[in-house]
Amino acid sequence: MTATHCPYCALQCAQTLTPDPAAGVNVAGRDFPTNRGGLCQKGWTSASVLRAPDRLTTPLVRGVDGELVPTSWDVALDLVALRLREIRSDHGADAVAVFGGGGLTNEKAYQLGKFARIALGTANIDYNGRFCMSSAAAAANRSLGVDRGLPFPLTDLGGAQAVLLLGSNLAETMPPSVAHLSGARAAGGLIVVDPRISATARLTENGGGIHLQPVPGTDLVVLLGLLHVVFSEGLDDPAYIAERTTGVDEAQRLAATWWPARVEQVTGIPETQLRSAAMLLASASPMRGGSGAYVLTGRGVEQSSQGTATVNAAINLSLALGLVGRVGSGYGAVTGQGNGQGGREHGQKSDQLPGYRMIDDPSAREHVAAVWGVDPAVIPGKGKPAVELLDSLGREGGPRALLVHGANVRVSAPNATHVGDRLDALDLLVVCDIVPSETARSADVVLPVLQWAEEEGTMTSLEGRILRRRKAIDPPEGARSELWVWRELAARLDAPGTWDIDAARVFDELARASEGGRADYSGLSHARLDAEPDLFWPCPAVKDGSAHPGTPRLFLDGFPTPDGRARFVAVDDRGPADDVRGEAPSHLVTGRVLQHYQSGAQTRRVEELVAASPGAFVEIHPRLADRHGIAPGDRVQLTSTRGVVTATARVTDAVRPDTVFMPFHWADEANVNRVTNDATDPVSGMPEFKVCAVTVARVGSPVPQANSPFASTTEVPA
Ligand SMILES: Nc1nc2c(c(=O)[nH]1)N[C@H]1C(S)=C(S)[C@@H](COP(=O)(O)OP(=O)(O)OC[C@H]3O[C@@H](n4cnc5c(=O)[nH]c(N)nc54)[C@H](O)[C@@H]3O)O[C@H]1N2
Ligand SMILES: Nc1nc2c(c(=O)[nH]1)N[C@H]1C(S)=C(S)[C@@H](COP(=O)(O)OP(=O)(O)OC[C@H]3O[C@@H](n4cnc5c(=O)[nH]c(N)nc54)[C@H](O)[C@@H]3O)O[C@H]1N2
Ligand code: SF4
Ligand SMILES: [Mo]
Repeated sequence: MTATHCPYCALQCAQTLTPDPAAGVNVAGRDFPTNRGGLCQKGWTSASVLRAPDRLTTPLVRGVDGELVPTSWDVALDLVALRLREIRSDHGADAVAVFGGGGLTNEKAYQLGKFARIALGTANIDYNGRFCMSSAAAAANRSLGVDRGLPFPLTDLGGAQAVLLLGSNLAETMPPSVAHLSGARAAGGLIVVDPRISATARLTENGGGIHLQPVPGTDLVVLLGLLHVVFSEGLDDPAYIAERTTGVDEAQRLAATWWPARVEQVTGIPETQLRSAAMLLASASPMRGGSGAYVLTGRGVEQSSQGTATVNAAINLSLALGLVGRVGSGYGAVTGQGNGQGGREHGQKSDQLPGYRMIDDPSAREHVAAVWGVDPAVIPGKGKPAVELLDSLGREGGPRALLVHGANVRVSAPNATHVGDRLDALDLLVVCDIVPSETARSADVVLPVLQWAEEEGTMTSLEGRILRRRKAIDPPEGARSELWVWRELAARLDAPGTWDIDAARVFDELARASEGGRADYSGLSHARLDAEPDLFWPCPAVKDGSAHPGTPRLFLDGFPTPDGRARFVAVDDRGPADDVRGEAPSHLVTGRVLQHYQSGAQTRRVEELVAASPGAFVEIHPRLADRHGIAPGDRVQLTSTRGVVTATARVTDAVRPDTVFMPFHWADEANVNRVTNDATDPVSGMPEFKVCAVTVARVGSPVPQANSPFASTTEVPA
């Protein structure tokens, strides 16, 4: 029996794996503070991916006839190294780019950042976390001085009297976490902001709280309105604001221009609802003797071209109410990917070095260079953030080669057809994956790597808790660890530095590299984590040799800013990038369903999940459906200025009549990212996944199609 954690999302539910001859392993939920023994359907069925019929088990190289053909590791690695050397000498080191993932263990995220900087010498590394947590991270850094998704244990939510959930559908994206909302629901204090009546919005029914259903893309105005009410009705916490914050005046001045009637005009949220929401939060706040209030943001408000400003508005609201840095109240962003938190701390982000150090900080460069055994001058500067990086591929002066580790960008990147064209323009695309994802199938070289139950490592959960991922079974013959792949390539590239392949030793190096940084892991090791599964960063090494207890709750004694105070960041609304009033009159919002994970590369290969959620669909309000003559089950097309997507109509009043909703788990003609907007947030580089303008049209009756492992087809109604 092996104690480990789920391969998928950042809740990192605890699992016990038992060997099973047929399934590889059997999965059971394990008791842990976050999941209390529970798993969602993806977690229960996660072992299927270990034995996916098309699991990659041999390197593949594109042959002269254009087909991917099996080859040996030596041939594949020699080829990659040779091509990388050629491209580097013809076009310079930045002509080789790297794209990482928030699903990689801390050890792999760390090693990938190091590999890019000193084995390839390129500045151009970024990762799919840019699509995920970048707005929340940028806003928290600006305001609170550090970015740890939840700066408190998830279980703290249990005692709260009110929770404001903005653009988060926890009931489908992290089902076991819903248990922690029961206190707020019992107190009638759950406030969900979502343009859809999502499964999470339904938790507010029957006295659980209130659902605010704004016009998509208007959350910043909702938040400015809430802040307005807090100040104008004297619901703020003046003593807290005076002692623990700076910059309130300018933020208050901007909020003053958003009186509730004006907010209603833009967002559609009735004045009375806005006031009730503000009252619920305020009466739960410590100043009013409540049992606590939390403000939480999810991708619904963050994946916006004004995502950073929106999160800052959420933090401003939390600061005005005196919630942050107090036990039992707070602000947090709900991290998404399995190692979304650790993945952004150890150096695969274009502007960062391990320990959440900034790459343009001379002392950070010096510290990390010493750990890597190189001259600081060798470490390149800032690279391009993901959307810009993908857009630059194959262009004049842009990268000619891309190495992908843990992302399926052909499906998950915004304006995906364009991204596909950029990938096709490369001289060399190398993809490490466990299955033939859409991106892998278009690569020049595919390298089969290990997954979850086949490897050792650590993951940092949404709470900043560092968890051990443990090996439970042997990998299939032919698949290799990515740590090994980087060591082999580093050797073939005559790279400086040492390239360990043992995860515990790579962790020790990571810990040293992080020492003194914002995300300090230097007091941790695999051995310590095995003994203590309850450690949150920062957890620095202590000089006298004693063990630092870790930091479950941040900010209790101050903020890691120069003056120790949190900053109100003055923000105002600019609106979404697309204009829905023109040729494309409906808002498209995107998101997830319970059964599928991200681009679907893994979950579209699990029979039970495909049976429960067979294909792409669009939620359409009955009135909009009527206007376009659309019946349930019809094939419909959504068209934006960037492209067209085809899916099956689900007619439901869970969406607003001016809005359609589609998840992004399917590929090819059913990939909603063919229409999404690659406009980005100027601070974080986050693309505007959540809101764009489309036209809706009926294109025909359902066409039955068989499910295949590559099922990218539209849904077949039962
Ligand atoms: N089942 C499942 N679970 C997952 C994942 C998965 O792919 N599948 N992925 C994991 C990852 S990486 C992430 S990042 C998290 C994401 O977790 P969430 O943030 O909960 O996920 P989403 O479904 O993308 O978006 C949440 C909600 O935002 C709403 N929304 C859309 N537009 C707007 C808007 O303009 N304003 C507001 N207020 N809301 C809006 C959508 O209707 C949706 O209900 O989930 C993690 N868990
Ligand atoms: N329209 C729209 N688009 C979105 C979003 C949205 O809400 N709406 N959300 C965005 C968000 S929040 C995210 S996080 C991204 C995620 O989008 P992607 O980055 O595409 O995420 P995954 O589908 O998880 O892709 C991970 C890939 O890595 C492989 N893999 C798993 N483990 C490993 C490993 O250890 N090593 C290697 N090398 N490969 C591995 C998997 O098989 C899979 O092919 O999508 C973004 N795209
Ligand atoms: S909620 Fe997330 S971590 Fe938990 S079982 Fe489901 S996918 Fe896995
Ligand atoms: Mo994400």
